[in-house]
Amino acid sequence: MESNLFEVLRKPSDGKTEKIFLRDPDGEPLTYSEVFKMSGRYSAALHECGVKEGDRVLVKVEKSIDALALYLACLQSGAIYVPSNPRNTVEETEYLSQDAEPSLVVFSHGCVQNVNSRSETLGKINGSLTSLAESLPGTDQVTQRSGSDLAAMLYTSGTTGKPKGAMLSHRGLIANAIALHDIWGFEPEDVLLHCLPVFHVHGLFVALHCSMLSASEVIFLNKFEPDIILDHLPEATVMMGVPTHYIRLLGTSRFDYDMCAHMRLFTSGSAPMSTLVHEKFQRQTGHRILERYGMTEAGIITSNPLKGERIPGTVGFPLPGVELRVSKDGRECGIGELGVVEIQGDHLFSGYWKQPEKTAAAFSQDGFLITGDIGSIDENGRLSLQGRSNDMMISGGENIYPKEIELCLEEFQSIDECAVVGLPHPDLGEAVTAFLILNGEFSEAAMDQYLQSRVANFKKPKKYVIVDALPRNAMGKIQRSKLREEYSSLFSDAEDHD
Ligand code: MLC
Ligand code: AMP
Repeated sequence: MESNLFEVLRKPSDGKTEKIFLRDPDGEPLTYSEVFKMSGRYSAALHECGVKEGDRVLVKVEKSIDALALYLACLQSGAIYVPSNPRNTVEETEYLSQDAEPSLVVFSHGCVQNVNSRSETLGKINGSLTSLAESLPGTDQVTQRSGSDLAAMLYTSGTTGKPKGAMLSHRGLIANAIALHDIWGFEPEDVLLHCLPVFHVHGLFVALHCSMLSASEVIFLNKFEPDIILDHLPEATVMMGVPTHYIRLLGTSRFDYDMCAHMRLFTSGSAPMSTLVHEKFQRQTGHRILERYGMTEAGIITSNPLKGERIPGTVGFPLPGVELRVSKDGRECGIGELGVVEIQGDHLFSGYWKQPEKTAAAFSQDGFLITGDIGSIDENGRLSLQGRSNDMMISGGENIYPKEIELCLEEFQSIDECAVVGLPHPDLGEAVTAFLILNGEFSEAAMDQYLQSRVANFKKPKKYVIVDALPRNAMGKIQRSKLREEYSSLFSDAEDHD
């Protein structure tokens, strides 16, 4: 098996090079060979910028075909691709660049932030890296990598608040890509509707690798916009989304049986999909969504079957090569018993960047990754998830940790104490909600202004609730679960989606 993921993705199959790869509604369709030529030119540009194999390239750009070519170029030249959410604030970007120590940071043209490393910009108009790439002849050469060399590093938040870089090897990404491509039956005739961000495992690896391995087409949409999705759905055969995407599509009258009749597959993941949404989906479209479960540190872990029963509320069976168990108090749980999901396999990450203690803490003594998800396995080996052992919130498929927001809020002048929890929300799954004990005047406008430069917009609380006291246990620890229970219907009557 090739060791550089790039070789696996480029591997020629019948007619692959001249097949259409990316269709961006605002531009000309690009064939596989055209995209690999772009990658070759970006690879040469990275070389000109002094990027060497093993160097990190931090990329904070809007979704675009050039961003995708830059990802491929990093693989091709043996650099480690480190994508960042383009919505990150200056402070958040500074942290990532200090931590990852990249030899190059790439921003969207016009969105440059101050960093210690060399920086360039991406963009067809005036992007410095793009102009450099376009001026170079490009290269076909692929830097040799061993399976354990790193291909990418994706930052995930943690209970302590600061994001950690999950190191992902070529071997791990190849193993997951091949397993998924096979179990989801990808064929050259498939057309994937791509509306996910490309700084996460879901949009970057899961979606794109499946298409590239099967030499199939991708309709590459800049963002999720229901009307635009529906305009392009008739040309697609597969769509991958988070539950919020499907909830929003189900809220439109166009998303119906006829519109979906030709579709081969809808997959959902990154956050739990409720049985109600599963059922509504089936009634309205005639399709049963295939729900799967994954995480940044492991790629996709389990999936409902392509052929066979897809059961709402379950996330299916372990992928080929994944060993999965549920444990409690140091022992493996029996059938149906709740415990923490633990996994092992080639697809796992190689640890957290520069954080040996946190890496060690993430694994059991016998080398299983402790996911933090609570679940149970039924008599057929099917996994169901029940929640998490920590306080992480998932809002619209984005993970947010209460601690990070609480630390920020506590520095705001009139706040004495606070607690942040995720409450059920009809559109986002969970909505960030802040409970505040005040010692003075509070205005949401002032708070919005204050948070502007501190945390990315999507992490901002959707509601503030002023309270006299926060529930605490005998040790004085805030009981977030009590707040979640007491205020569980805070958003259920919301008529709009904010
Ligand atoms: C945007 N906003 C959010 C939000 N996304 N608020 C809460 N949660 C979110 N996820 C806010 C913005 O800050 C902004 O606020 C307002 O909503 C409008 O912004 P927008 O950019 O127009 O939002 P929209 O396009 O509607 O985005 C919502 C979304 C998007 C659901 C389409 O978040 C999305 O694509 N999510 C997918 C995330 C994903 O791919 N996750 C995979 C993780 S990988 P304001 O205040 O400015 O109005 C993983 C492993 C696995 O978990 O298993 O896959
Ligand atoms: P991330 O750190 O962004 O990769 O998020 C990974 C987390 O998303 C997992 O640990 C789960 O908590 C959650 N997740 C992913 N897929 C599902 C799913 N289908 N159902 C429930 N939770 C999910």
